[in-house]
Amino acid sequence: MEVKNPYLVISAPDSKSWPDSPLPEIVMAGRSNVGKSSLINTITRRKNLAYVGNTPGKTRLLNFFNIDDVFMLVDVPGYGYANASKKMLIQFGEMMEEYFGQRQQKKGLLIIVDARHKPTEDDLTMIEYARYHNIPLAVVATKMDKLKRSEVKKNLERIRLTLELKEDEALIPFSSEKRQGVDALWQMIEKMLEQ
Ligand SMILES: Nc1nc2c(ncn2[C@@H]2O[C@H](COP(=O)(O)OP(=O)(O)OP(=O)(O)O)[C@@H](O)[C@H]2O)c(=O)[nH]1
Ligand SMILES: [Mg+2]
Repeated sequence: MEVKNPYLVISAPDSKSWPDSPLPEIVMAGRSNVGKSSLINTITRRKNLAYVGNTPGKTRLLNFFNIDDVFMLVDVPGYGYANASKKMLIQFGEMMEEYFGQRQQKKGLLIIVDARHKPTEDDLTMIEYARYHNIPLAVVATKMDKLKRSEVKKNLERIRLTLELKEDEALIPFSSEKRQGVDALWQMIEKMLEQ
């Protein structure tokens, strides 16, 4: 898919500022620094649509990106970074509960993981939110370019096992660096939007 006019609608600090728009939404979540913002820039072919930074987890906002008035990509701030306070963790949990519980526009959840690492409890928790609310989900393993060839199969299998992915839950190998997996990811997004 060629994206023509993507833009950030709002970085919303709370549910009152979520956009008043009927567009379907695809939510993207993953640990801090995993490469979510890079992925957004990669699939939209923009350099600076989403902020790629080195201050992990600084923002506690849901970023709503309008993609050609077709759908919204919702970037969830990175979770699970080292010095998150307990209060922030609770706020994060409440924000996600509120989003998944109330937001009718939600159509799918993309969990972004780092292909090099074993997914964490936080990733599993995210997946459980989605399963509980019956939201279609897919996992994207990014930074594939950092794997040795001998690690590819092994690491993807470890991600599947750790996250207890079912047969019909896709795992998409991806790299922003190499633009790997872009088409597969668009196909997944289109499938989620059709439902
Ligand atoms: N080699 C490689 N590096 C990547 C890839 N994707 C992202 N990075 C790098 O990983 C770092 C973090 O990327 P971001 O896109 O800012 O990560 P994020 O998940 O948005 O981080 P938060 O917003 O803090 O949660 C940056 O230095 C990126 O350049 C990839 O596919 N391959
Ligand atoms: Mg980011």
